[in-house]
Amino acid sequence: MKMTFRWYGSASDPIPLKYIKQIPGMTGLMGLLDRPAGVAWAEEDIAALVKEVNDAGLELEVIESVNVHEDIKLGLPTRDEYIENYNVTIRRLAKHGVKVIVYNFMPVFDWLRTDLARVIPEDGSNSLYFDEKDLGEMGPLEIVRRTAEDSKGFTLPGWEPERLALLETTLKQYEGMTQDDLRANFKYFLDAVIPVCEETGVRMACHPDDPAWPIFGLPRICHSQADYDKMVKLHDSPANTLCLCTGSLGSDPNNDIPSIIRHFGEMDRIGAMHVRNIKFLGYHHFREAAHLSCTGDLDMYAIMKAIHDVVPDTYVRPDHGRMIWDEQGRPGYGLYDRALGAAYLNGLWEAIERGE
Ligand SMILES: [Mn+2]
Repeated sequence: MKMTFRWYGSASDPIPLKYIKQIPGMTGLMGLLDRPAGVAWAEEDIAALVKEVNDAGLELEVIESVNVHEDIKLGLPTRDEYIENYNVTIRRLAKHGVKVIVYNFMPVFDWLRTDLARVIPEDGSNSLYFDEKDLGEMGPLEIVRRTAEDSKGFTLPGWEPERLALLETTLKQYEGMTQDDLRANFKYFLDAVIPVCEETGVRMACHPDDPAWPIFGLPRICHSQADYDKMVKLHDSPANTLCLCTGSLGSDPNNDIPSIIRHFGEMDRIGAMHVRNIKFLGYHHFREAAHLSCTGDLDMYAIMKAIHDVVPDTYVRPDHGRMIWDEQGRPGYGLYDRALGAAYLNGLWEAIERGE
């Protein structure tokens, strides 16, 4: 296992690389260049990022994320140009030592929460929270408007208020698209990029839908074992893998996370792991918990044991943490609770190894 940490780059991440390096057992990052979907990343920018990270004593073998342009998901004729750019980016990243690219194939929205700083009554810390009841009858446009008014903290990443008109158009383009239609567009993408990955030694790792069910009537195709069984067959290659996020898949209690890890790990289709805990509060209602098993509803020992048994060499990062000790920062991505998470997960790992 390689313990890694998500980092957004020195221009936008307040956490210095030096602090990340000081977390015991930390080997590297899941890092990125902040570029719009669809553009080819400049090689000199990639080289500069890798150098900056390496100079801090950390590796950059995982990129999270290289985003997939909406036209690719929509299957528009313009997709070929964006796919070509994606392949250019894969080749350049490979040249600079990148082994895994995390991405997702969610239409329009990335993750969605209804509160970004819900106070946890037991200890006064706060974390990301979702209650479908709070969405009520609201559609996505209404939620983006509310976000603009900063009234309730709804967050739809990537949809700033000034892009509202574009959002309306994009949502219309998805009208009538079925899961199978989206899957066909996914296959077209994979058929184009996976051969480049095979040639360059890179693995694509697809992150699950978060939360793990369809929202706003949009098709979503990556939130269960059955979904991913279809996904890995779309282009059958060891380079076509999952970024198995325990918190995203785990938001649906029907997903048995250790069993899903074993299933896809035994097929060698796990490229990277995000490990975090979830506290269920009701139907489609949860908050993110500290990593420790007893603070949430996922069995973190069973999760780490499954990783140990089937994908012992994979990349793991502590996913979202709570905000503790009055830290101010990007919701889910503070230093302190994620560092505690890494230490805990490393402790479980050591115990599992010693137990053998
Ligand atoms: Mn994740």
